[in-house]
Amino acid sequence: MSVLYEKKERVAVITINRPEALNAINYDVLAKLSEAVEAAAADDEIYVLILTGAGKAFVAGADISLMKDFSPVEAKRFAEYANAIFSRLESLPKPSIAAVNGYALGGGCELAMACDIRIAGARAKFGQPEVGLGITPGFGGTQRLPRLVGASKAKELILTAESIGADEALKIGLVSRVVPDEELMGTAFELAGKIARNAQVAVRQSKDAINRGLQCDLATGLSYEAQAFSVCFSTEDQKDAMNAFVAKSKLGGFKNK
Ligand code: DAK
Repeated sequence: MSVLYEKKERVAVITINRPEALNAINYDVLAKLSEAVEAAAADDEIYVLILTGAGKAFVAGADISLMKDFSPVEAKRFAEYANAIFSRLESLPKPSIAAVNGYALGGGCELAMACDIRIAGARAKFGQPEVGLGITPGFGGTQRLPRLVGASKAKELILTAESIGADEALKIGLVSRVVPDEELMGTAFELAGKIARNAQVAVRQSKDAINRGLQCDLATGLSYEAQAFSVCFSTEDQKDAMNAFVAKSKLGGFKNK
């Protein structure tokens, strides 16, 4: 199986599993990734997704041996197929964490950027090497990278095709944490657990408001936030948590999804 899917309590772990090709993305990986994302989306028990790679890479890019003979039409079809899956992951109400365990190059960096949170093991490497292969980034790199790290740094990375290490990725805001490699999955689970223990309607509404707000002017973004805020007041979780606070009692946990 080119993509593995495991459930651990409230967390779905999706592992890109083509280690012999450093998890390079081909149609099979995309189809299985899509199935895994949809399985997590449809499963009420799952609150958070973790994406990682088998072996020494997260994902070393789109599969170059597949792409090398593409016609322009085939290239467009491939990019559109992947973009639809990455966008689905990005806009899924449930949050996703990329646990970047090694090379995240080209399509791999782009897959990590479609996740909500990126954490890296110390040996992780990030980059958009496409212009060195005669192409542009094709799975959202020209769009998501500047939104995450600013236009100047994104252009430096994309136009030089150079890759950076985990510490540099942390410095420019591409990842939010760097941890020793052996602590990567533990840290990802710890973060996922913290998210899963919170009120899920509020978590999902917050994610949606942030994502929408990043695409629009401040006034429109603030109106999305007000809408998200008001939705939370339709939940028992909001009533229970606030009543517990006022009563100085301890809340047993949240229930709304
Ligand atoms: N595709 C296919 N195979 C790959 C691969 C890739 N991206 N990356 C690695 N592999 C394969 C290698 O060919 C090798 O296979 P065998 O020779 O053993 O059969 C195996 O994985 C192990 O790789 P290496 O022997 O090279 O391992 P090293 O540790 O020596 O080097 C490396 C690791 C990551 C530095 C090196 O493998 C490397 O440079 N890989 C390519 C990285 C890269 O350039 N990635 C970006 C790919 S381009 C678009 C759609 C999509 C995209 C763009 C446009 N449109 C349709 C518009 C996206 C493009 C990309 O992602």
